[in-house]
This record gives sequence, C-alpha cells and structure tokens, in this order.
Amino acid sequence: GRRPALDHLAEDSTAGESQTYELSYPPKSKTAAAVPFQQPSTLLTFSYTPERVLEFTDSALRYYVDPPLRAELKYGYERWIKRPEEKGRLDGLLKAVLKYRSRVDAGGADGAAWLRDIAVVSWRGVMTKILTAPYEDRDGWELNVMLVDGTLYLEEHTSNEKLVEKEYMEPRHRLFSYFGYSFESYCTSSHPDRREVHAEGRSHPFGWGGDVDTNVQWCAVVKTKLGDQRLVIGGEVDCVRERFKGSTDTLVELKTSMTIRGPQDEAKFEKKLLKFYFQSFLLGVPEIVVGFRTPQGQISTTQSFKTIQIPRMVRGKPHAWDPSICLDWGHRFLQFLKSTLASQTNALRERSVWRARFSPGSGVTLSPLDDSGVAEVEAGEDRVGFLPKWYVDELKG
Ligand code: 0WD
Ligand code: CA
Repeated sequence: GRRPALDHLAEDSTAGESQTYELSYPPKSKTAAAVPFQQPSTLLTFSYTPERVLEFTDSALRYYVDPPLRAELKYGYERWIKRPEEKGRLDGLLKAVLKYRSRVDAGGADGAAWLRDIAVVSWRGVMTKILTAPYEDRDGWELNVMLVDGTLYLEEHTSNEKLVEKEYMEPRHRLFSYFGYSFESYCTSSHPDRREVHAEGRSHPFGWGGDVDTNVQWCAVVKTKLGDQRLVIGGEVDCVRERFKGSTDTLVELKTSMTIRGPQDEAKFEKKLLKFYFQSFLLGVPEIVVGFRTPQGQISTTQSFKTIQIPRMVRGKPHAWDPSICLDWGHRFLQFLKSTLASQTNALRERSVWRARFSPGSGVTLSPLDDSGVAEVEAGEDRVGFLPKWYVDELKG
C-alpha cells in the first residue's frame, strides 16, 4: 500500500521484493536552488530510413522553409505512412553511444574520459517528462530503470495494454497528431534554401514538402550536464535553419497549437510552453516555430520563439512556471534513483530492473521488478533487463 510521501528517501520496512522507496512530490511553491545546466553539444546524429533502418547519415535531415499562407493541415492524411506504436526502447540511442565510443577509440573524437563517467542515458522525451513533473497535474508516467557500471538507463514503460490503446487512437486525436506532421511537411525541404520540387503525377498544394512517413526521423545525440551529472540524451530534431555542421545553433523545433482567442486559451498555451521549452532546451534547440491553427486545421499564423526567452515570457502570468524548480527536481530525482540502486546488495543490483512511478499529486515511488516483471520487460528478446544484449556485451567486453 501507499504511504504519505516523505521529505527524503525512505526505505519501506517490509523486506524482499515488495520494498518501495519514495521521493516526495516535487515542490513548486518554494524557490529552488539553481542547478546549472550545461549547454548541450552534439556527439553525433543519425537517421531512420523509410524502412525504419538506423543509419549514421543525415539522410533524414530537413531544412526550414516558411510555410505557405493558410496551409491546410489535413492534406495528405489518407496517405500518412504511420509508424506502428512501439515500446520506448533505447536501442537506437545505445547503438549511437557505441558508435561514438568507437569513434573516440579510433581517435576521431575526443572525450574518452568523459565517456567513462556518464550518469544517465535516455531519450529526450523521457527527460522532458521527468523535468516537467513538478507542474504536471494530469498524466502520470512509469519508467524502467537500470544502473550498469554507474550509469543509469531510463526507458519509458509502456504496458502492452497501453500500447494497444495508443495504436487504436481515437480518429479525432489521430487527425490532430497528423496536423503536427503535416505542418512539418509544409515547413521543411530536403534541400537547403528551396522548396521541395515534386515529381509529376499528383499535384500537391503549394509548399507541400512531401507526404508524411513517420518512420523517417533525424535524431541528434547530445552530451550535457545537470549539476554534477553528465547526461547523454537523444532526440528527434525537426529541421535546421542552415547547413548542419554539428552545432546545435541551427536546430529548429516545429509545433502546432490552436489559435489563441482569449485569456483561457492563452493560459493553456503558457502551460504548454513549459513542455515546449524543456523539450527543446534539453537538446540545445534554440528556436521553436509554432503554427497556430484553426480547429479544422488551417494555419492562421506562425510565430518563432527563442527557447531561452520562453521562461521570461511566462513569468508573472496566471500559469507561470519556474524552470529552476524543474532543474532542481530533476537533479534530485536522478540522485534518488542512483543512490537507491547503488546502495543495493548484489542480488538486487545485477541485471535487475526497477520501476519508477510518478503520480501527479502524490510523488514518485521506486521498486525492483519481480521475475515476471523483468520477463515482461525482456519481452522474450535477447536482452539483459531492457537493454539489448549486444550493448551490455560491448560494455563488459
Ligand atoms: O519515450 C519516448 N520519448 C519515446 C521515444 C517513446 C517511443 C519512441 N521514441 C522514439 C521517438 O520516436 C524517436 O525515434 O525515440 C526517439 C526520440 O524521441 P524523443 O525526441 O525523445 O521524443 P519526444 O521528445 O517525446 O518527441 C519528439 C518528436 C515528436 O514531436 P512533437 O513535436 O510532437 O513533440 O518525436 C515524434 C514526434 O514528432 N514522436 C513520435 N512519432 C511517432 N510515434 C512518437 C511516436 N510514438 N513519439 C514521438
Ligand atoms: Ca515537432
């Protein structure tokens, strides 16, 4: 059963598999100590092809172009090639980490010492959820957590039921999520500084960047530091402003949002800005272009936001949030995971998987999975917990 959250980590009195550790709900009323966050720098980039094959190229990289006026986002919906929902596996990111290691070993990149002391490896989406938890009052989340050679690995836990639920998204919801990808198509081109030129056969609306295939993604892997914790974070990047030479300066995030028609809409948007902010901030993406749309999916205006200026914009507003609260919470949360897992006796530490659960309004619990829980995570695949065996072999080898 649940107990009230404590102010510091506490060990459950019951022994064995049922032990649960808790971290109190992130405070948002107090001011937080400023935990510094280092400007992220790119380790490498990679692409997923239409066949969903990961390659270490920039084949999926897109360039920003201004979208046409009043773009219709529902265009092409029937032709959307939708990637099936999948568990939030770290495989692609881990492949990239090994690739970077091999470049370091070959002398082609520096940072051998740095690589030996990584606190956390995860997707940017996971880190966004963690950091924005102090202001999350609706959606809970669950993570699978492992500590291997002093590094925490975090993946989002998606139960099989949840996966099925996501796959059979409500038609309306599905359309709204398509609007986002459609906007990306209108805003990007595979050639720098020019619009997509389409082959004969089908006449597309002006400025259409090509039909949507969500298998295709361009991802960046960055290194950064939260306080004393070195983080390796991977995430999808929508496009770049200028030719990409490795710097995050040119990265652009694209978003759609409902047109703001009153104070209520405005407050809602300011709340959303918290997620936009951290999602981009974590990868060092300096610019967010928002397409404001009608309920039917027509773009009315676009607005570019400088990521670092967003916190200032919301200060003093009804739905104000303070990023330092999030950074302080994130730092403490990661510390909590690491110290709890590191203090375990061997039996629980080796190949064991932990589950962290965040419930809005109550806090975080952390407990080891039992054998059937680990089996579910391994999904009958060649894994050590949720990590692919090839990765763990390489680490230990
Ligand atoms: O836990 C996660 N964040 C997951 C990530 C769960 C499942 C898969 N992934 C994959 C992503 O698809 C991507 O390959 O990991 C990689 C990196 O993801 P991320 O950058 O950490 O993901 P996030 O920041 O949550 O989302 C970035 C973009 C989204 O853009 P918007 O503007 O809507 O936030 O990735 C796309 C989406 O365009 N995206 C997805 N596309 C298709 N299916 C999905 C999905 N389930 N999740 C994110
Ligand atoms: Ca986006």
